[in-house]
Amino acid sequence: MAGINPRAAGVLRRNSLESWTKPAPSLYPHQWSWDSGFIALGLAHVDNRRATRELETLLGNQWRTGKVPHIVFNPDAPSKSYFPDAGRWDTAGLARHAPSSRDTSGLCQPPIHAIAVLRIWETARAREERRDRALRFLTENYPRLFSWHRYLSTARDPEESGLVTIYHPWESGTDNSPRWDAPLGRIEVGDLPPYERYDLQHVDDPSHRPSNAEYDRFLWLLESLKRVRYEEPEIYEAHPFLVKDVLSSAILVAANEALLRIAEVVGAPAGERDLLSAWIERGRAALGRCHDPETGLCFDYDVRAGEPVRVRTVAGFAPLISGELDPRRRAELLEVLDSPAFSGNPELRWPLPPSVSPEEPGFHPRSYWRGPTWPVVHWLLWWSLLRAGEEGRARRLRQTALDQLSQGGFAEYFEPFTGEPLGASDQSWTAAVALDMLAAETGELS
Ligand code: 2M8
Repeated sequence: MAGINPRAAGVLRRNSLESWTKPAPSLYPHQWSWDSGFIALGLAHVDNRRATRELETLLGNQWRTGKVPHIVFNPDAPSKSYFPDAGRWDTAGLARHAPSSRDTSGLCQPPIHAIAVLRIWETARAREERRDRALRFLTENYPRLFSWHRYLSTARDPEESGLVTIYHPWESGTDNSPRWDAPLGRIEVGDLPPYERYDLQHVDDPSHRPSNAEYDRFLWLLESLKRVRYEEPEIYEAHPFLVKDVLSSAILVAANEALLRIAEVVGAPAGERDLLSAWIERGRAALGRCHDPETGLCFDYDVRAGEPVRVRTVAGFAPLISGELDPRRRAELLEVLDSPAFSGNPELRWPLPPSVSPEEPGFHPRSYWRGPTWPVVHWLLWWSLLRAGEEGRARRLRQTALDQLSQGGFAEYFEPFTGEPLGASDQSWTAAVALDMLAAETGELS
């Protein structure tokens, strides 16, 4: 394990620009929303000020609806480095709620941010000079976070179901997961303006990235959002992809808990605290209803098709992430996690859960979000196990996840059977979660 901390900090330093950090040196040249959340969480341990600036830059480009965009475009990125670019999204030209500060995409990603803000507070409050600055940061950013969570709990859940609706696989963060195969498969791609992909020039093997047919569907969904100028009620009426995403919903519950603690620190109005508590309760109850007795997992719900999406992926452990799980359900989920369907598969290089169960027909060990292991997922599970009081398991998971990084470096994702690092090397959020897990080892987090 020696040396992993400075190596991780080095990745974040090299990927950093003025006030924010690129997810990877060349594949991802802009600011991504949930990457920045994880990055801030890691930076909190090495440079608290940079951690606050990372999130301030992101939240400074929030939409007037409260949406935190999934990409904030870097005006200095080399041309033809990432597609779809700001011009293709055209949110500045089409969307009346888009910010005027920077160009952004028209989607969002899982709301990990309040959890990172709380981490910044936890690591700063022990030191007086940092404490004052962190308190100012919390006070200034609490309203932005509250409006972000309100957006997800209202515009993204008009049914008041407790589950977040996503409009695009990119909103789930698990872009190419077989969770989206059926809902995407129902979409008929019409006349698509021509486009050129640039992502493939940054990876050794294009088969690891989404296929062109999948990209056509991704782009078709984008055109559908543009047709209604990114207006939420109209999206809900006409858009062909509406899915209740259990992973985003569970992260929102956990983030609402973090935000409730922040609300207490900054003395937020009682009405807002009551709303946060109500959203937490509603989210947990809804995730409970997504339980599939046959597999023990929790499944997404395809709103357009009116049916659950029955695919075994790590998203199925969502109730563990949302917390306060009934002990029987928790034991059932942990049993699935340890079983050959996930971490207990005897062929695995490391006993870490593949993004998709190797027993699923849609599993692919080298393809993007279709089977490889992802360090950010390990962080989410580790952190959830700790919150659930499962210290022994949490410790083992953390150790294995760190061993993998210590040997394989800070790759974007890993082949689960051989342990081969895949995707971008020097991925920022991989380094960031390593820093947070290492801090737990030094007792900084206890
Ligand atoms: C991946 O997503 C982008 C699109 O948003 C892409 O594939 O081009 C996903 O892994 C996503 O979760 C992540 O935030 C992003 C940047 O790391 O890359």
